[in-house]
Order: sequence, then C-alpha cells, then structure tokens
Amino acid sequence: MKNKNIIVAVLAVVLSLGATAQQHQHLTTSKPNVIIIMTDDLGYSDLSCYGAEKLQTPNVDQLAASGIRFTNGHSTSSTCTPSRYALMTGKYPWRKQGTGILPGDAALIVPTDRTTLPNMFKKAGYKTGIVGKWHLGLGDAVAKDWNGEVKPGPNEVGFDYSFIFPATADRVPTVFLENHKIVALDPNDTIAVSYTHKIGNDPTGKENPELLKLKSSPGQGHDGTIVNGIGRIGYMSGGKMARWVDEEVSSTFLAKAKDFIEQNQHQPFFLYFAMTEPHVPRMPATRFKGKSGLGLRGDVILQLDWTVGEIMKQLKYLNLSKNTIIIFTSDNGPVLNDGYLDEAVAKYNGHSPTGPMRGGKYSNLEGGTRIPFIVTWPGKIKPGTSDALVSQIDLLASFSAFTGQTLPSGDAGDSENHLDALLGKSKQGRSVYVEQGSGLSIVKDGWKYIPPHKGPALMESVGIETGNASEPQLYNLNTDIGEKNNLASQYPEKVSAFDQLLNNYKEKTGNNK
Ligand code: NG6
Ligand code: CA
Repeated sequence: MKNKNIIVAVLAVVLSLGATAQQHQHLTTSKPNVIIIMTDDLGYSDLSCYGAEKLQTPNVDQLAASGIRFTNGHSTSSTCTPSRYALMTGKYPWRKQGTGILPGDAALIVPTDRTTLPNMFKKAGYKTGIVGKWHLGLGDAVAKDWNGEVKPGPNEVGFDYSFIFPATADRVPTVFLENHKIVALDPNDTIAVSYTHKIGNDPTGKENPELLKLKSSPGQGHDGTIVNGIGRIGYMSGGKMARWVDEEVSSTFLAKAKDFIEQNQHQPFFLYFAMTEPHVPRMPATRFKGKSGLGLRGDVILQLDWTVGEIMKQLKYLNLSKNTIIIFTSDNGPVLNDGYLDEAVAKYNGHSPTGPMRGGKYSNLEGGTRIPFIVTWPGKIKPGTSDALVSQIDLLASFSAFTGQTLPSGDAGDSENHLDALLGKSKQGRSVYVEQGSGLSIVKDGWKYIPPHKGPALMESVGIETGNASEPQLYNLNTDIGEKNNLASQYPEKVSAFDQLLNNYKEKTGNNK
C-alpha cells in the first residue's frame, strides 16, 4: 500500500513536470511575450546607435545590435496624445476630433468597445499591463472625483494591470494611479484639479517664481501649481502625500515594470512600458544629474538608457530574454526647450537630436515622426538594419496576425499587417503613409508631399521648423532625408497626384467610427 502510494506520487510528479515542460515549449514557440518600450520625445539621433556622438547609450545600443534597427520607423504624429491614440486603436488620430495634446483632466478618448492593442493581446491569452505615461484621458468627463475609482481608463480599454500617471510629467495631477486609484492618497486630504483657475493654497510658478528649483521658460506656461519645486501646467490642491517626487518617477515605473514581468513570467504577457524620459520637466534621479555634460536633457537620456538595461537584466534573470519580443520606440520627435530653463539648449554642445533631419516635435518635417524604432527577438530575428517604412499604427494589425486573430471589420481601419518587415523577413514596409504635424503630409514610395499649410515656418518658442509653407513641398526622401531640395515645381503632376491621394485618405471614412 505504502509502495503504491509512492509510485502514484512519483507518477504525479513526472506527469506534472512533463506538463510544465510542454507548457513551457508551447510558450516559447507560439506566444512570446511582447514589451513595447515607448519613450517620450526621444529623437532619432538621441542614441549612439542612431548616430549620437555626444551621448553614449550602451544599453539601447546593445538592444539595437541584437535585433533590427529601423531607419524609417515612425509614430503617426509629432506629439504625444495622437501618436499614442494611434498605437492603441490602429486608427489615424486626425480622423477623430479631440485627439490633440490633452490636459491632465481630460476624459478618456480611447473607445472601450472596440479592438485596441491591449484587448487584442488579452483575447489572444496574454496578461496585459501598462506602466508609465498614459495621456489618453481618464473618466467619462473632465469633471471627476479623483478620490474614488477613476475610470474608465487603461483597465477598461484592455489592460489587466495599470500603473500610470494621467498625462505628462509637466501637467497636474502629479500622482500615480494603480488600477483606478491614486496611490498613497490620504482620504483626509482629498485632491482637486483644475485647468481653468487656481484652486487651493499651493503657491504657483506665476506668483512665487522664487520657489522654483527649475525655472519655467518665459511665455511658455508651466506656471501653475508648484510641485516638488517645479511649476506645472494646471492647478491642483490636496493629496500632499500622493504627489510624486520627480527624481523618483523613473525608478518607480521601473520597479513596477519589473514586478509585472516577474509576476507574469509563467504566462505570455504584453507590457506597454511608457517611460517619461526625456520629456519635460527633466529631473532625473540625483545620481544622473550632471552626468552627461549636456544638461538635464542629456542626463535623463542616460537614465533612460540605464533603465532599458535594467529591463533587459530582469528578462535575463527570469530566463525570459529568448521568449520576449521588445519594441523600443518614441512617441514623437525631439525638442530642446519645451517649457523649462533646463539648459537643454545652452549645453547641447553640438548634439543633434534629429541627426540629418529637419524639424522635430510639433513639426510636419521628418524630424517630427521619424523616431528610433528597434525590434528584437533573440534567436528568431536576425540582427541588422532595415529601411522599411514601419509605423506604430501597424502594431495592432501585425500582432493580431501574429497571434492568429482576425480584426473585426470596422476596427483598427488604418492599421496594416507588416509583420514580415517588423520581424526582418522582408525589407518592404508600408508604401503609403500619412504623417501628422501641425497639418498632414503624405509619403509614398519614398517621396513626401507637404501641402501648403498656414502658420509660421518656425515655432519660435521651441526653435523648431514646422514645415509650414504657402507653397507645396515635394521631397525625395530616398536621396534627401533632410528635406532640403523642394522638387514640387519640377514635378507638378506628382504634386497633384499626391494631393489627390492625401484627400482620398482623409475622406476614407468607412472604418472611422
Ligand atoms: C505643450 C507644452 C509642452 C509639452 C507638450 C506635450 C506649453 C507651452 N507646452 O503644449 O511643454 O507638455 O504640450 O508634450 O504648454 S507631449 O509629448 O505630451 O505631446
Ligand atoms: Ca511626447
């Protein structure tokens, strides 16, 4: 009897080991984990693997060396909210009103009843998580109670787990939310937020500039409530214990991302890790301050690089590196002076965040949406570079195909399946792509057309060329990535064909509801 029991026990162990091995094999073959590392305002040439010489980013360089470094990778838009909207929905953001840069108290703009990137992964059996910057609105309306459950938000559009800040680091409320709730909120010190008028008794940057440790750029706002010595856009009161310390934001996100990876190590997971660097206010952990010699903007890029290294270490430690696809990218092009006197301009020391391109954040020119784009999958993707045009908007359709799903008709209507390009099996990416700056431009087969746009040619406050001109512009990006040689007058028939094509795209409404 005793022997029989032992045999049964041994058999059970052997069977369960077999099942685990089988399960593990299943995971390693069909459902690798997927991590999107989304940086905020990181330029094409802010990384040494993309040509930066004054900054060294060894960890991202290592990532690039182990996968594909795309030289024609894009966000949809040259600012944050629209790019992230496109990533989540697979739709061009300009098709929908209200997808411009959102205030920190905006309502959720991502639909909760349509296919999104996270709910697509969830349907495929993945555990889904977001850690970092959200900036797609929260709740049903601007007016909301921040002290209860704040929803709908990331959890309602498909994330099983969320640890976010609502908008940008320079906008109130300067708090973290974990699954609907503000972290560390004292119920006796409730939070209120306003973007129209001062509330509460906290000093503001406008009234008390002497209290600022980081001065705001004159004429660029950021003079609302002071939190941690930094003037913000908007006003808040209360929630003293819950307010973040800027120097700790990045390490907080890192810790939460590492936890999520650890907790989900035995099942397929999708992690959207939305870092805040190098967006303003640039206020790294103290040990990074002064490290780059390029001012605080350079310092936070070193912090970003270190953080990416820590994520890679975590994967290695948990033996997940080989079974994880990483996509590293940025939501829009770079900017130096974006609201604070942080010496990004004074100390840039010849560093060129857009490298050979014109423009940057806010711009219609290539510097607006052509950003770093790296895809790795050790053992599966052959390392190299690719000049295929790839875009964040296509991740939804591509990974939907990857996980064997068909998108319901009417959803993600602008997202195309470019899995082969993303996994390095093909050098052919998109042939037609609409870029959004202050206006729209269209790229087809390496040519770019910018229709006449009203507005100044230079956005003086940030020192960035907008690409606005009263004349049409046509560039051959294959030979002129710097958009220096306007060929519009030489190719009038191309100009009118492109104009027509862009109008067709704008009018394509079938999938836009
Ligand atoms: C701009 C802010 C800028 C930044 C940006 C959003 C002013 C003058 N400038 O309106 O500082 O917050 O919005 O950046 O307010 S983004 O990367 O989230 O799009
Ligand atoms: Ca951004």
